[in-house]
Amino acid sequence: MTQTPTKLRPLEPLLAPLVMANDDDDDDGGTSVVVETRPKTKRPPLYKVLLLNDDYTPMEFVVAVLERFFGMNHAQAFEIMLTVHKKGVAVVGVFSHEIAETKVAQVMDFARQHQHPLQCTMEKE
Ligand code: TYC
Repeated sequence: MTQTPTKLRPLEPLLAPLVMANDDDDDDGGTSVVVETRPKTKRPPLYKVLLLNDDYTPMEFVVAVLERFFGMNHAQAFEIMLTVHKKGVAVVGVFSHEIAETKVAQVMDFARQHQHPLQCTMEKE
């Protein structure tokens, strides 16, 4: 991870405009005001991709889906498949909106092609 893991920002770029706005070199008769200075750098929202249980999709098909589309090894895929089977649903990955949409579409297409009722959805984290 290269990103700083907190919301703290360096103070200098925040304070510099304040200092500029309040200096007395501006010939405005002392009416300078504090201006909005904080750069808006919000991270894009992330989306959970969820796999839902059903009574008909074969376990080995779900394992194959998790290997193929979510880069899991066989043991990881089997474990997550069993979690979905027992609990009804599990998060199988967290992605940007575009990647999450693509994963959901890939899983739904693959399931339909094989005539399994497997359902995959996404929700904002
Ligand atoms: N419940 C299915 C079965 O018993 C297996 C299954 C697991 C189906 C996970 C969907 O997302 C799923 N064959």
